[in-house]
Amino acid sequence: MKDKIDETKLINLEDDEDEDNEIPAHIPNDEDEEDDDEIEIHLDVDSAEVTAVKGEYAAEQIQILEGLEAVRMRPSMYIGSTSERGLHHLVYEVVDNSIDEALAGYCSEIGVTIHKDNSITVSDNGRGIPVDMHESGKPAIEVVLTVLHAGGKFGDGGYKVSGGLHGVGISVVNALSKSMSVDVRRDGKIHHIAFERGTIVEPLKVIGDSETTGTTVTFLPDNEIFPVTTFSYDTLKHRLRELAFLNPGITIVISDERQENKSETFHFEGGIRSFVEHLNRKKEKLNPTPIYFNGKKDDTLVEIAVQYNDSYQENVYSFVNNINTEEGGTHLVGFKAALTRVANDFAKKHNLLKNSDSTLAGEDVREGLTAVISLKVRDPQFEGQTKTKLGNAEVRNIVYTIATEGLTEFFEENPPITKQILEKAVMAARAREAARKARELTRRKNALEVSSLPGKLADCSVKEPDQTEIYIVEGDSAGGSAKQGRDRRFQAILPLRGKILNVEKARLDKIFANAEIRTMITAFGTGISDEFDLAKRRYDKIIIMTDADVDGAHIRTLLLTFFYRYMKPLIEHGHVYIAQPPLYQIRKGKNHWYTYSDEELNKKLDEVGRDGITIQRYKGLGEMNPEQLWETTMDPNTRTMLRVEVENAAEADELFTILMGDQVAPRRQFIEENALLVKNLDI
Ligand code: 0RA
Repeated sequence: MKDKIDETKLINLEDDEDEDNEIPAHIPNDEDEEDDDEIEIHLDVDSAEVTAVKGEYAAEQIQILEGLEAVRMRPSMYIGSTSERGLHHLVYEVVDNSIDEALAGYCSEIGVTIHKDNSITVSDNGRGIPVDMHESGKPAIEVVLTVLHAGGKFGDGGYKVSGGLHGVGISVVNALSKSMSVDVRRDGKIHHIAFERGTIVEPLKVIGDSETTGTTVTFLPDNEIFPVTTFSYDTLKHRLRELAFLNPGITIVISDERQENKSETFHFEGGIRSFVEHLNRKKEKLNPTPIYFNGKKDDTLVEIAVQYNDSYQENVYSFVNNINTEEGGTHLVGFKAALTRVANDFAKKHNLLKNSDSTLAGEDVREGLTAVISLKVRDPQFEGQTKTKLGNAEVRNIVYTIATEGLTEFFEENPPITKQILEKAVMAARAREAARKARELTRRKNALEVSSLPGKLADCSVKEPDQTEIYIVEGDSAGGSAKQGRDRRFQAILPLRGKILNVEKARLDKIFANAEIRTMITAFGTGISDEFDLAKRRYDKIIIMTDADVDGAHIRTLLLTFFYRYMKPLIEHGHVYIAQPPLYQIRKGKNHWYTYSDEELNKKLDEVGRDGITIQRYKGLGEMNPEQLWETTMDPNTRTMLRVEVENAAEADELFTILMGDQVAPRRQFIEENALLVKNLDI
């Protein structure tokens, strides 16, 4: 299919991480491999060490060049991908070195500046990268910047961030930068060194005096490597703020010279307490001050902050050595087990449970929970698909013990708040039980019916889920046009009547009772929540098609809220799309064109001239006949769609809380701040 997938961000919509399709900037030709007969280069990918196996001179020069050349040939192996995510990773890689310097106790301030040309400067007031002679006969700084993994060899152990997730070191950033220059303030002098694409162009020299110490790294990502070299302020800001929460006491300043006076400073003495307060800042809290405790066993440091809000969502974020362990792991298992255990003990002791709800399940106790768990682990084992799952077995019990103690102490000392928290959990348990009964009822009914698919669904004839798509269409009349206009072989249409339930304000039992939602669950075939199974999906693309007006935007948000809260993997795996119907039709003589924005309209008018034209502004899908709808919005060869992707769970949660939650003030503020974005909507 030839969809133009518009990667415009919706909810921090992020571009696809298509690692398999990564094309290295330089595909080596056979002729490029000089001396192939004489020296056999053995490249051990994991340690990224290059050893000359055969031949006389395993010149170090060759080792170094091969090292960085390997990075340029396969950048994804070192930084995950060369997408925007990989681009931003370059900044994190440099900042991590400064954070390590801070964790070692030598650095208190880090500055990150995006320059006009999208080069980046990271500056810190640490000790400065060592500039003395290394045993190789080169200055240590040159080795740090040109040898893979060299950085760690100079440092002094500790809980290094760099060396963590990708942790490949600053030399990788050097290899992938068109230019990089480093100034080190150390021993009363300013030392300067510069590179282009990893090759030294200005050897180390003293360029002045300095009374302070620190390192300033400036680099320009190589546009031969990265298809997009524009940095997102918000993306960088998010991670830098997170680092400031996780490392209390450090001051991190982010500045953007592309926008006038754009600069923010992050400094949180409260650490992860402040983090949890920040995550909950737009929600109604049950415990006004976060529960906080910490502990240490052997070389493992554990810190936990917990605050309940009145929503039905669970937001637990865990970090190990500052790395977001998105896939969880042993630390999370330990924390959850402790919370479930302590809550049940307290509930039993204070007779909060009736016979019918004999125990609280983990998910009941986590309803409305916001928590941040931050660990420092000496030798972390990262597993899982994205290497963000902590595997160290011993950590489970360490966290379990520390969390049990911390939570028990808080519960015993704060009975009124604890009772409030647990009453909410009891309600969640009852709703879960009611939902289970409702679900069983639907299942039994489905088994008895001849066809269990909803009557409103106009299904497609192809049955292979990889080739099919379903349009969720607002209203019966647009649904009618879509049914007539579609290619019925692979396109299914599901018209929705009116507005679906706001799942942000409802528990599972009510959600199961809602007809529109039940219809979608049956049509998609995947189930929801814990039972969600992507493999059972009946369609590859789920396409939301609503009018370009306020009601349409509202229905779209309700649908996205439902998908995000109950069918998240659909979004995570890129199966959810938003159709882009045109806003205007321009006619001139026998010709006609469609445009999808005011900007595009004006461009087209400039192109075809403004004489003798008629412009139709579409108010809704219903104004298009089936052929027009097909041509403009549904034909894979011509349509444009937005793929919905969530870059950041915390921000998506916040967005849905703002848009769909109880508090009016944040919603008004959001709409005011984003008024520009909705100017195309027909208000
Ligand atoms: C190696 C050893 C030492 C410091 C650093 C590297 C270092 C690297 C970076 C990168 C950005 N900022 C940095 N700050 C320090 C220790 C030096 C010593 O022992 O004095």
